[in-house]
Amino acid sequence: MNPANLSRRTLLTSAAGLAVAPWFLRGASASAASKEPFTLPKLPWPEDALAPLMSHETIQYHYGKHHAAYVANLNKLVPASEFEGLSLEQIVRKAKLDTPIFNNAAQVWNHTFFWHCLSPKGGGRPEGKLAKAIDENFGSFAKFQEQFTDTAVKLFGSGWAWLVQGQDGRLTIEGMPNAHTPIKDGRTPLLTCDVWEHAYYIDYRNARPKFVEAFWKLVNWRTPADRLA
Ligand code: MN3
Repeated sequence: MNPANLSRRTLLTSAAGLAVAPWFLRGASASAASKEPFTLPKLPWPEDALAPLMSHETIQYHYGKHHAAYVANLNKLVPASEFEGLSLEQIVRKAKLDTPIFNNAAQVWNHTFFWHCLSPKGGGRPEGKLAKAIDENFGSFAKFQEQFTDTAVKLFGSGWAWLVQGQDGRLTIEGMPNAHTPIKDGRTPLLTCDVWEHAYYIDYRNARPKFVEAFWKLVNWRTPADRLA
């Protein structure tokens, strides 16, 4: 059997039959042959590809320990629960905010998305339709970058800075605590920056602003450009 088909089938399985895996989560769900419902998705680049801005050691911990732990926790929580058989996105939507199942499912989704927001060939500025949408919604790229940076740097405690497209098409920048994510209420995340301390402590210690500066040099503009409706 083709594992890709199994993954797709697993992700499509739902009572409502509406779940479609986002492109970057293809393969995020395990095959039916595995007892574990979810697997750690592969990184879109080698573990040392973002160094020195994000070191190999940071990725080894952030992906290999933190992201992996959320997957392992989720696999303990899902079997024989009301969430069994649901896709990751369906679990995030159905679970109550800040419960263990929500926290782990949302962190798996958010991290998978975050890796796709970074690239060793990233940085620079968006182009085309995305650049136009940013100008229209924020006034200019500089204003957008300033507002996003401010949100990421000032978010108190652990959380995520997001560029979100609402159902009305408008773009907003939002800081969200802990594992909170725009997919919870059916909105479209275009870009995210993880500002949990584990994202930057090895490379930048407590200097979150330096990490956010590095983020801009690694941003993969292709991800928001592909997702913009
Ligand atoms: Mn993280």
